Amino acid sequence: MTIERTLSIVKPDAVSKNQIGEIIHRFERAGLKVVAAKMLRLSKERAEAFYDIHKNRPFFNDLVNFMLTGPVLVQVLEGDNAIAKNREIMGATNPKDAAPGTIRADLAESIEANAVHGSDSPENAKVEINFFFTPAEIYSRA
Ligand code: IDP
Ligand code: MG
Repeated sequence: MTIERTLSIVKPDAVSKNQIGEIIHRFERAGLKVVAAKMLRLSKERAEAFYDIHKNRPFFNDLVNFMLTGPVLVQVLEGDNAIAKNREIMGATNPKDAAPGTIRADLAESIEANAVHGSDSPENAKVEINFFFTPAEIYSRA
């Protein structure tokens, strides 16, 4: 067992379609626990900082603007192998490539408006969790 924590974001498209519960239910069914959560609206500066690793990609400006279109739900998921497990439940970035039964295959509209974000490595999970949460806001249930 490797208990990990990962950052998950329910993106503006899924929030606006009232799919928060549907998405969290999938994480919980897979054994992941929500140990921190809040809803917020990103500022342009915060969205640019969060996606800094993509700043040279052609889709950067569109991605930042999309993340500003409405509130998001940010959460920390905890559980065995949480980083890879979350990515598996999310599915591939482009919903057209996502495996059947994944969040993105079932709920996402496009490669940009793709319902969820999930950390892709232990290093990034740590940075991304610290970006949104203080240690006192995380309620470990490991
Ligand atoms: P990931 O979310 O599956 O980890 P990344 O490659 O890290 O995918 O890209 C971050 C986000 O940028 C994606 O979730 C998606 O919203 C957006 N994105 C990625 N590739 C494209 C693209 O080719 N066109 C438009 N948006 C994209
Ligand atoms: Mg990514």
